[in-house]
Amino acid sequence: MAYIYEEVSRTFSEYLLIPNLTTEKCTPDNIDLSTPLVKFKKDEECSLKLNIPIVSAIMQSVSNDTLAIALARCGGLSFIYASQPIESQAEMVKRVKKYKSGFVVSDSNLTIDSTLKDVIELKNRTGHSTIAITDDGTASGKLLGLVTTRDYRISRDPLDKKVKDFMTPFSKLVVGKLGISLSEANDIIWENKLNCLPIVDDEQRLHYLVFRKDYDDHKQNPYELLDSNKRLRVGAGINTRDYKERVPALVDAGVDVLCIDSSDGFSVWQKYTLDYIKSNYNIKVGAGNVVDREGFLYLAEAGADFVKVGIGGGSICITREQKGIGRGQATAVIEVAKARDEYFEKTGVYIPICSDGGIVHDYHIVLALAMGADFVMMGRYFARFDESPTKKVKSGNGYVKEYWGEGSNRARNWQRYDHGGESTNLKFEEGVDSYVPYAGKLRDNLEITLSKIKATMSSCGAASISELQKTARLTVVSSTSIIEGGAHDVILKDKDY
Ligand code: CPR
Repeated sequence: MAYIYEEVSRTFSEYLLIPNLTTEKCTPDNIDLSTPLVKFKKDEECSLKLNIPIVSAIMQSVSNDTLAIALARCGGLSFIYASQPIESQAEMVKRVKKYKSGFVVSDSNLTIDSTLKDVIELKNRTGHSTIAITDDGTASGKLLGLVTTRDYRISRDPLDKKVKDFMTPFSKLVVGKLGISLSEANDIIWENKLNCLPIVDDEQRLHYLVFRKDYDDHKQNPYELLDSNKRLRVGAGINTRDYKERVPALVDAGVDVLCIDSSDGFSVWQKYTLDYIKSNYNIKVGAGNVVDREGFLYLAEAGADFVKVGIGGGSICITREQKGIGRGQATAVIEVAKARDEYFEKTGVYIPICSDGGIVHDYHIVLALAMGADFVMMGRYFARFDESPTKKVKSGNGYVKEYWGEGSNRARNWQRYDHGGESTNLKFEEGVDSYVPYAGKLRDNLEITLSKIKATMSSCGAASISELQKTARLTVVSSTSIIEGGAHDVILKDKDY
């Protein structure tokens, strides 16, 4: 007879934390949000840690190089989406690894034969007013000049005026030599009263632009997640189909960590993928997703460096409706965390777990951590920001951004739903195409989220995530007490009646 779990499967909103004694040791300033990303042995240091317990989802509508840079600069990590050609995914990884804080690879480039019309169109598209003029119109061509808004007057100049007739030519530019430090670049910017300093090599090829404002920015990034060469860290998703070609390209591009991206990770395909990577490369690989003890132990034995937890809880996900598989996210995390702790007791190997999907409120992050997750993965949360790769669309008085699932017809990431066999074409969707409210810059939002996480941890008397996991006390809430938790029995002032 089939096994039936007696316990109901619960999700985050059914729990609350009960405060513990708050002391001087866990004031928000003293709280350490760092957490292990990959497995490590008892009494050894974890070789790859996050500075904040947050990673971004392996999704087309979330994790490209722009978002990866913004998140790593705040201490988290992105897994660049796998549902794209190998070369373009590797290119995105390279762009993150090449990024130096304050040194920007120009995304606005034209040639001397471009026109004022091209300049205006490019400026409208990117929002950037400094345009590099190179011999081939690329970000790494020979630098021939710069165009800024001070070089033209839209009201007077004809739209077909050639760039070569109004740009500031190379001979009149102050440039920095490739290899100078950010503080040296900044000195040149101040001495010459510049807004932008192009950095070129001996052949006059453009490498970076340094902007005055970015230098100030850099000072605000104490959590930046960097490798031993001071480059930002970045992860990448892979699938169980083309890993023999995809993994070498990503490793060559300098990726720090991989993650097998799958809706249901309790499969031999994940084991085959892990076996192959572990015997051919020296790179950390996470696996998943699972929702129970058996799934976790299978992937742990197969060599996973971390295990991702969650089926069907994602905001854009309809897996539970379509296939009838899944489990409430809270119950899944609690059970897998227990299995992780038992595995640690038995083997002395700690395998971090990631709670993936279904985070709706910031406090859900702390609940996931208290339930035993080492970090969380979020999609919807990040899709709302300027840095996500999707279109911002006007809606009513505000804006929304597009957000679609990997198993939607739009993303067509059928590898994520691999059930083996010849065909990778799914006949039905497991996710939807949607909008989420636009929320502005990643950093501004993340700062608020992190301050809420710290405030909750402080109330729970925990100065670190591992302490929270050991000492948190959680209670299940009734549906009536959920109503009590919001504003109730008052007339809100900003509502029309
Ligand atoms: P939210 O943070 O938006 O709730 O969930 C993001 C997570 O949803 C992803 O990290 C991924 O695990 C999952 N996901 C993405 N696309 C999906 C589709 Cl189409 N179906 C099921 N799950 C999906």
